[in-house]
Amino acid sequence: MKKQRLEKVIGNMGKMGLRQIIVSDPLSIFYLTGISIEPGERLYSLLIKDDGSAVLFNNRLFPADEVDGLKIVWHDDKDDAISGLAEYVSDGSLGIDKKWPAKFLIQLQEKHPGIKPVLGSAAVDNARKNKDAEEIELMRAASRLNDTVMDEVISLLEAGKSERKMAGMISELHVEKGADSSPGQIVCYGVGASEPHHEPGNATLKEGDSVILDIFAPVNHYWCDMTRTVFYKTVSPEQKKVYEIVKAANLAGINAVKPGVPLKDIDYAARKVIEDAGYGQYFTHRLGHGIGLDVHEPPDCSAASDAIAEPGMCFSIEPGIYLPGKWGVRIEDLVVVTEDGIEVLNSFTKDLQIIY
Ligand SMILES: [Mn+2]
Repeated sequence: MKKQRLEKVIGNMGKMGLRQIIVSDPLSIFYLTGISIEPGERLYSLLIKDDGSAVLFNNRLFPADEVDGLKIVWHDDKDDAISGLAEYVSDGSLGIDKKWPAKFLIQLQEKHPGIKPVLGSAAVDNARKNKDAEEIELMRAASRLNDTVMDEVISLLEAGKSERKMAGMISELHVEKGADSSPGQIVCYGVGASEPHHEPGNATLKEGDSVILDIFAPVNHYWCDMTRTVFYKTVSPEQKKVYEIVKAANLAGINAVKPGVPLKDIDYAARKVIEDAGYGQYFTHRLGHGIGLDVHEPPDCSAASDAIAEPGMCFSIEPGIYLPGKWGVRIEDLVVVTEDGIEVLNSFTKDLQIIY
């Protein structure tokens, strides 16, 4: 087991008044054990108790190496897997992972009526919010890879290549350079760029398009995520103005990050730049999201967030302006909160670029 991470989780359980939790998010199990399995519909759950014991319930279809401090209870498809788990849980409060299927929880309640299920994922989610040195190094490496891919992607933009074609090329580049996978890249041309989560389609580049490239992938399990907007052949005065506003908002967000600052204030620092420029109604989403083993995870960097920046937190700063029916601009970097400020994980240029 990853001992320090397990200790953090047990500390959090204590604060939540929990003596036992069931962890089922495969990413959280990986975080604690180093075992990476996608179990589909089969039972795959890690029972953690506050005495430090950890038992993994796993199907024989998914081999796993032995892990120090971890007991593995194997089952196969003909076994009543939940009965095995029911023997290990104790009466009283039992923290349940927010992603644990109801079919398991209901069976467990039938077999072990003495348990009192409560939502328990925060014990692990809160630990995962503050990345340790090993994780930050992996986040840096992932974003370095993404910087390289962005550079190549921009050079591949040309007339006749559809958004969908470009999205596929980004995925190929990611994997070629060492990403674990690269699903669903976001490429938007012109009017497509006026929708923050535009689905890449058959549109091809036209002179004067803004091009949003939002590229993301897990690398050694940790995600990178960066957005750049470039212009094809020409840039109008309004596009130039909006680009500089979004860039200033991105920098204002970055400059606001340091330990102790509420994340909602970071959102506001960036949002204010866009509001003051008169485009507030066109910045239609939160400033950013936490990232790590998952591409979107706590903490949320929005007006509704109650999180306070702490060393090791890692999130995106991604302001945008989307003009309905016209075009849009978004600029996104990943940042890590350090002991005395911030480290920006992306170094790819944010200077306005016109592609020919
Ligand atoms: Mn993002």
